[in-house]
Amino acid sequence: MDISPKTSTDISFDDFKAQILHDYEIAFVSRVCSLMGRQEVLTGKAKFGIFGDGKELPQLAMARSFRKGDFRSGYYRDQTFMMALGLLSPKEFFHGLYATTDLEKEPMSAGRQMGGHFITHSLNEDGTWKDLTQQKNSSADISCTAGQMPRLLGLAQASKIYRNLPNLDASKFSVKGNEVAWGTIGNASTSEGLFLETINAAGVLQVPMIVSVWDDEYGISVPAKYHTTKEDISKILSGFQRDKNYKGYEILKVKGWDYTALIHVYENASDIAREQHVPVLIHVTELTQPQGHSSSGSHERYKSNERLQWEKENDCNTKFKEWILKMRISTEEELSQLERGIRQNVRAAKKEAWSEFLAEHKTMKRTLVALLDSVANKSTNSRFITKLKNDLIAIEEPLKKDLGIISRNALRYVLGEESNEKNALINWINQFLEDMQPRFSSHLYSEKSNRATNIQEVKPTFDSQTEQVDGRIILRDNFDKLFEKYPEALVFGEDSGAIGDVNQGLEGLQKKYGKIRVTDTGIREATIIGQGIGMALRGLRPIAEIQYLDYIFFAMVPLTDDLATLRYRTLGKQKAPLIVRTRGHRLEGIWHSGSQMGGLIHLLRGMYILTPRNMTQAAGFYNTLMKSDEPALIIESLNGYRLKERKPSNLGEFCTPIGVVETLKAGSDITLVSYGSTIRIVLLVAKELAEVGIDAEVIDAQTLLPFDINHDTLKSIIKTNRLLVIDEDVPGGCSAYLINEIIEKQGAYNYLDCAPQTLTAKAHRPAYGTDGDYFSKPNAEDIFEKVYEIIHEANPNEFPKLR
Ligand SMILES: Cc1ncc(C[n+]2csc(CCOP(=O)(O)OP(=O)(O)O)c2C)c(N)n1
Ligand SMILES: [Mg+2]
Repeated sequence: MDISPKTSTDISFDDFKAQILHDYEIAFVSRVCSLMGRQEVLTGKAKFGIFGDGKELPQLAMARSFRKGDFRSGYYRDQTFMMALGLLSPKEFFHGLYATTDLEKEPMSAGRQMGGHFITHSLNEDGTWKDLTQQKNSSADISCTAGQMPRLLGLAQASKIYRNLPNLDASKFSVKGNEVAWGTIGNASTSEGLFLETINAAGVLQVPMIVSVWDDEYGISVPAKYHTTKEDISKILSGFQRDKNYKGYEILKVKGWDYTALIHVYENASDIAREQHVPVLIHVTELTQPQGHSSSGSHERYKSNERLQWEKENDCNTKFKEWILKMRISTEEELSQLERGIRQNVRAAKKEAWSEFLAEHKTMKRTLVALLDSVANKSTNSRFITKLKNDLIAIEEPLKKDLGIISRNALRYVLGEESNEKNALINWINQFLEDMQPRFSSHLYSEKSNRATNIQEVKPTFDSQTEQVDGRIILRDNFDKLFEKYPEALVFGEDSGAIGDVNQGLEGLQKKYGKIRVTDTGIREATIIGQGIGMALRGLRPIAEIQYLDYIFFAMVPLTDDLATLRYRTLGKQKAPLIVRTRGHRLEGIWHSGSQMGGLIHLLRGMYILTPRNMTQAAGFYNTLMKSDEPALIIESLNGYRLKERKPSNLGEFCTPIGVVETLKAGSDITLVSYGSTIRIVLLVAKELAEVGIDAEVIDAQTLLPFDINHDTLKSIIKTNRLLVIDEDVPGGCSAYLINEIIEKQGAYNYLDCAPQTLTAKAHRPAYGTDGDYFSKPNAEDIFEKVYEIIHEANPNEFPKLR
């Protein structure tokens, strides 16, 4: 049902009645799903349930004002909204609860996310964009409360960009920037910094964002007085209210059980945001939790009898029904009949989902029982295998895990035996694991042909009279080419606009490309990343700048929880090709010398992490990433902007390959692996080592995620038989990861003549000043002595002890 707000008052009584009853039907369907869903958890069919009961009515109102092209960025209470848009059926709801690993049946995440996490599909099978203006969109939820907020800002900002850059090809993403981004959040989660940061940023940016706060006065067991000053979020945010002198918010407050008021407020909010690009906050009060917070507890433990009684009386569905009867829109009998039918339908949907969930397992079980039977017949351990078979027969509703356990354990009883039956079982297990594992592990990165690691290298070319320029000039002129080539590219961050970033890698570009594409932001790292994620979800190619690597941790929730998991948690049905630009490694002191690569590579699986040694390599990475559509973090070398480099003639074109190491110096005695700023020191030391007769091979890792997909490091170790990894992360940080990659994944263990070693920074943050750097990070003497020591141990006669 697509009701335009401005016409909704002009309809006939019959249409009016039909709409109301349709809303009541959805509210009731949703409620019955919640009630039956909880039972499914209590009986053990589902592991956890968190439902939308008590929040139905405002979601119906929101759904009415939600148009094609709009985006939702919400949280786990929004099942009614999704049902009202026709994007979630009761059967799909139950498939979500059971974690069915089939996207056709469980379109929200094929069982990867708990129920209550909602998405729509933005991408076609071949990975290309669907026409998002022709569908109602939901960005993929995450469980972290308020984690949906930074992304919401970017989703809203995309409308503003499309409205103000009319020459962009927006055909699949926007119609003149008329789309609203709708956020939802629980009252308690408004205490999170991410909420408050987003609220401020959207007020500054004046974007079409409508945030609904579902206020049930609790956050699990904790009442409002612990969460919110004055226990009233709209009251304390009232300073954001716009007036005739200042831009700001429209702040609206409405009771969550008052159907007509809700419809009116949502229509009003939609018009304001859509037409004027003014953000709106809707504080929806007096909501309830009929079943408590989730399936993990009962609210009778922490709510008073008075409160429980109040919740009963003010249940929004009950009040809606009372209103329908009072207005004589329907009768008790008519509604009872409707409710009866709904209960039956939902029960049937639940049963069907459960039997579909089990069908595949049951088929596999039958095959496995037969296989075990035949293995038992041939085995001397027949008794044990038969027991396993009977255990399996006894599991009437088997999970994949049950099949995995029993089949794999059976093999232990036929150790040393040879039979065709045993081979058949082994084949079955191999096939089972091969088929099942991708259901849980696929789509961490793109599986399409333009995956970042598939983008072909294009080498930089140099004219005969190549200029030597500061590294930042190469970056700047390369960005210039990129902005020319990709009209959908934009860059933003602290000081990125007017001065062209703190190292002037964007110098002059705002003048050339305008304030929309090259722009300053407030100091708010989390929402800078959120802007990037949201805009990337709507077809733009944002480059979000984090001024220094050390401050990226303020943005860790949107990066690790949202961006890095996006493809994975949507099974490749959404993408956000955001490039995060920052600068790190050596400079000065605790907060401008960061190289916390170990932390980042572990937290950001799902992104690419690139550590170019100079600005030419960095520029090449930007060029590569723009040809692909995956998210990445590029860490430019803080101390490299003023170092001279040869300026390539094919700026904007050359591509540094991702996942490929580069051997910077060939050698035969030891393989030295490093990256970023440190590689320059390693190269210098390699020359000094040559003077004492040690021939080191130097490999620049340059892309940490992924590292060395061609296993070139192994080839080097086959030659040198020795390995030292040098970096400026803490001991056991990124160096340990690299050792793991080289020794275990590449199998270099077999070719080593001595233990693989690491040389890292000290465990503490780098102290300030030149001496602070010398005694905190690996210096040339440290590296020389470490390599010398390794060679000395192998050949003490030729290389006597140094000290
Ligand atoms: C960042 C984060 N902290 C804690 C949790 C655990 N948690 C899940 S829901 C919840 C309460 C949220 O309350 P509220 O925002 O009012 O939403 P409601 O469930 O009441 O609708 C908490 C603490 C979480 N999911 N994320
Ligand atoms: Mg709450």
